[in-house]
Amino acid sequence: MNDPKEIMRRVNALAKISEEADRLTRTFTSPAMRQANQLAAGWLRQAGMKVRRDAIGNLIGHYAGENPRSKILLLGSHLDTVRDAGKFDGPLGVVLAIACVENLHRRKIRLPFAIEVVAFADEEGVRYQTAYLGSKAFAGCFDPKDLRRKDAGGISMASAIENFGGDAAKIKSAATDPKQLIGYVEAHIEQGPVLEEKNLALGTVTAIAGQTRAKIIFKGRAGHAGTTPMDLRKDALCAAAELIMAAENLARKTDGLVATVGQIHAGPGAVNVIPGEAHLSLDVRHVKDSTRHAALQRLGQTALKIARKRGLKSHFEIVHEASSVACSTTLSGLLGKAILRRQKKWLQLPSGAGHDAAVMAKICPAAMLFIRCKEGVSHHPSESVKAADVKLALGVMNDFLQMAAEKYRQIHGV
Ligand code: HGY
Ligand code: MN
Ligand code: MN
Repeated sequence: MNDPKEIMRRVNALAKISEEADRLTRTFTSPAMRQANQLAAGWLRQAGMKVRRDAIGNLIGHYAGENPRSKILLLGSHLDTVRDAGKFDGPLGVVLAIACVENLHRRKIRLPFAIEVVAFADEEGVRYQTAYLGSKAFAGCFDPKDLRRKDAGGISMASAIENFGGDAAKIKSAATDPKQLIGYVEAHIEQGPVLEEKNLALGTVTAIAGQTRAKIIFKGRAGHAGTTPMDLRKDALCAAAELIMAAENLARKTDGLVATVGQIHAGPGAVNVIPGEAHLSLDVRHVKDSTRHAALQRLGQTALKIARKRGLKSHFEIVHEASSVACSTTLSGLLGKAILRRQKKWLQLPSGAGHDAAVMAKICPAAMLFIRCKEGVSHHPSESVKAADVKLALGVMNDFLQMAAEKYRQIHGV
């Protein structure tokens, strides 16, 4: 299947599967995720793969190698999305991986290694506020304590997994065997403006920035908006506003640091009541872990200072951490060679966005093929990719598989 139009058709078909009527949102173990898995499972089978779903809900297709005990090269990405998402972040990588195997299957080609296409169940961490649940389970670094996390509706992760048909008790044992793996390659939109600025369709990733997510609460005192003098207030939302600006200022003046408050909730939430409580999220990233940790330290102290100055209480909790990860130079080198066959320049660039590859790199060599996206926009419905770039990416991935097979034969004499 070399037709980018079919790839775009499949991405569009997945984009229609959402848990919200008027926008694309598909979260961990939701009915929409089940429907997306069913659709993708059909494509995996059509590509000659044996299909399974693991204990946490990852969808996996296995395309056997020349012999049953062949090692495995993993391809894939994630099928979950953020809220009001674009259609390419995640699904494009899954559909491209399936297309590569479909090409082998149609030409009855077997490689000296097996290929597994993995559609991860939760990269974004929207439902339980902690990312990479699917790849962590697959890689054997899932934290069972997370099973107790509750979503906005009070449903625990464990029961969400059971209701989805998974098996929370078996997550640990379902992890893949790292000794069986050759590596992991993920095709993904860049989610940034660099490839477009350089007028290039494709690039490879040098490193994936580390990220920390924190939950912050300010507790003051609700009160009458009309009768409480300004100097007697304990306004939790004003405290949150101070911290938000402090985070932005710190990121603006620290090279390479990004800080985002994506969620905020003020209570009790009436127009004429001073907010007594404010809950906010904080997402901080940097390619250097020490810089990110220093920024978190600084913002934790700032939150305390703001609370003390205003006579409030504050709570600052890290809810997700992922260290910065270097991609495999060997796998990236092969991808780069394949890129140079079809594109005059091979650009290597860091990823500010997190990816399942950051988790997979803990157990095997991992590399990423970046695909240009319009104006670098992502995590937004206007995310868009050119069909010509998808065609180029497919060609590069097909060539990469041939090169990887040749290299594997040379090294292992198979
Ligand atoms: O948030 C991220 O960086 C990724 O898109 N999950
Ligand atoms: Mn994303
Ligand atoms: Mn993604």
